[in-house]
Amino acid sequence: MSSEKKCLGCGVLLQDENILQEGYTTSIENDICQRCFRMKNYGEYQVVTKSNEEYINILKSVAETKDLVLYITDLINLEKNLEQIRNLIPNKMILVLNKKDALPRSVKEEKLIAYLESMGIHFEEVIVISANKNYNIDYLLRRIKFYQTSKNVYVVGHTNAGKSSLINKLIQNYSDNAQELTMSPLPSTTLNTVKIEINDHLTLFDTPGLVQNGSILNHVDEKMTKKISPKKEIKPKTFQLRRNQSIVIEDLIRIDYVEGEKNSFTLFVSNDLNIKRLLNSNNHEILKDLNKVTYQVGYDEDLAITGLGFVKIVNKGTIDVYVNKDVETYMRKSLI
Ligand SMILES: Nc1nc2c(ncn2[C@@H]2O[C@H](COP(=O)(O)OP(=O)(O)OP(=O)(O)O)[C@@H](O)[C@H]2O)c(=O)[nH]1
Ligand SMILES: [Mg+2]
Repeated sequence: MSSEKKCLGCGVLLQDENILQEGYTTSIENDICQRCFRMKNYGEYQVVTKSNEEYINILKSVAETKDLVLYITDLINLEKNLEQIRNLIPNKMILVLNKKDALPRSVKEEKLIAYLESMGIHFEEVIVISANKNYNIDYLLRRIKFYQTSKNVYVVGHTNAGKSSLINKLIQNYSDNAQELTMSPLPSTTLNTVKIEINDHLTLFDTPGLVQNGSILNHVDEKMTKKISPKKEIKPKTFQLRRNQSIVIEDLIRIDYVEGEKNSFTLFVSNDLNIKRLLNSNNHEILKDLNKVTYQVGYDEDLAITGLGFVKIVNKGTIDVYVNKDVETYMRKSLI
């Protein structure tokens, strides 16, 4: 039987007919689908590939409301193009920078906010939080109350930004509701809009994340996905490189420093990843079969690697980056 009943964990329509299809549960009486049940109870993940077309339609329907929107983004993995969502939704919008706990403690919040504000995209406010560490959630709630135009507030952003994690914190902190949204380090955990009543004055809507087509997470297995997702404060690793030296992260990416003075490369990636330095690039063919992109680096720039993190490079020079051809990398003004 299929029903109009949605899974309370991920929003998918529940059905008890086809185990191979989305939304399967052994009984329609259950509150969550089998996929959510397995993620929550056994940490067993089942990857679902979502099309962004569906998601864009969800964003368009949010744009038809006059409601406040929280745009959640991940500080380790900031989007290259924050305008994409902003342009689709003209509503009042708070930009929420999540995963502050994963950045080194020394990084100042004001600096992060100023960086985002300097991009010139309009938001009512930019707020730094950590959903996992419950940091600044009280302040966020106060600002939600200040800007909300009705009971309804929508939570949007790219996949894995921590939308469901944030809503779970709001449920735990401020409501009697026992609902728990499904969270996971894999992309596309939430599959459809989920409505959560926090209290009489606030109803939140979780949405599935916009898929990052250029994310490295689309090209690694489950074990590596867990390694890549930073659970703790990142200990930045700095390498002083001379021309013709390289950095290799797992079997994911190789960065060759091909031209320039002695330079400092600081990696902001999960502590669990294995990083090697090659003292003479020419002696090693490792990962050179991957697609090569060359960047002219200016003073104080980051090489951003979508889904993985970023590398701060202090001086100007030339680098060759070897990575899967479908993984997006780009240079930006240094975040930190
Ligand atoms: N370090 C850190 N990790 C976080 C934080 N918030 C969420 N995460 C992690 O980020 C991953 C994704 O979290 P979700 O809440 O499932 O993200 P989502 O935005 O709902 O993702 P989709 O449903 O796929 O769109 C999980 O591994 C979370 O543990 C945070 O504040 N700090
Ligand atoms: Mg989610």
